[in-house]
Amino acid sequence: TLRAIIFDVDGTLAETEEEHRRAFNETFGHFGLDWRWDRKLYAELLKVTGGKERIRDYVARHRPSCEGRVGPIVKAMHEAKTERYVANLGGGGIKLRPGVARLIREAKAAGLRLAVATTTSLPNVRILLTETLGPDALDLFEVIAAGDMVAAKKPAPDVYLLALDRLGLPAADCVAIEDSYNGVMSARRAGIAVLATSSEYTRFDDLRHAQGVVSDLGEPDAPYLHLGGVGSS
Ligand code: XBP
Ligand code: MG
Repeated sequence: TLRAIIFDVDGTLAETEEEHRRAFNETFGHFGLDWRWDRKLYAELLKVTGGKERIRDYVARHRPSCEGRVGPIVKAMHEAKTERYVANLGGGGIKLRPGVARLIREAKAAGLRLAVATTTSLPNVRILLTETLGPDALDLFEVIAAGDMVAAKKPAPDVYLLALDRLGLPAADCVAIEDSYNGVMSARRAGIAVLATSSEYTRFDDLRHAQGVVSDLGEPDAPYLHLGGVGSS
């Protein structure tokens, strides 16, 4: 029986990767580095999930001479990146992808439990949910498994296994919503069925391990769909 939906965040709930890219670039500037991640490079860097892991991968492959100097400050750089991301999203303008608010509302109304399984940092999840679904949004999700709560990020299954553990449910009672190859693999390795919605940066990802692949979760969230419900963003 289906009892819970476990959502990925970046690319699935909202098109957030351009905001991540902006926050990374602003942070590099702040740290006096002349690095700039353009869209093409970022698409390639997204193969490594997690911001700290992504910075380390970039340095190793593109700036090997900086390794000694930058290695020790990656954590501090990434904390600054998270602060910027949260501040930027807090400025408004970010929207949920089509159908997301409606699915959340209707799943809740049907008695399903909701969870999040993401590689992004917890403050980033919080600001996205409250900016798009309102101040009570965090109460909608029973479990938020995020970022460094697990050692191995997607495509490893750890973050989904953590979500299952916190929900107290077997994989067979859950469905995951994902947008990327890494995300689909993570959920599948945890034994969870996946519905994939391809996103801006994952258009060319191999999503064939998902049980279903769709362009998005339904009609744009027209105002009439929200009367009396959550997600009037
Ligand atoms: C999202 C990510 C994250 C964000 C950055 O992948 O890879 O790393 O880009 O987040 P998924 P942090 O949607 O598969 O979870 O900088 O907070 O790590
Ligand atoms: Mg994603």
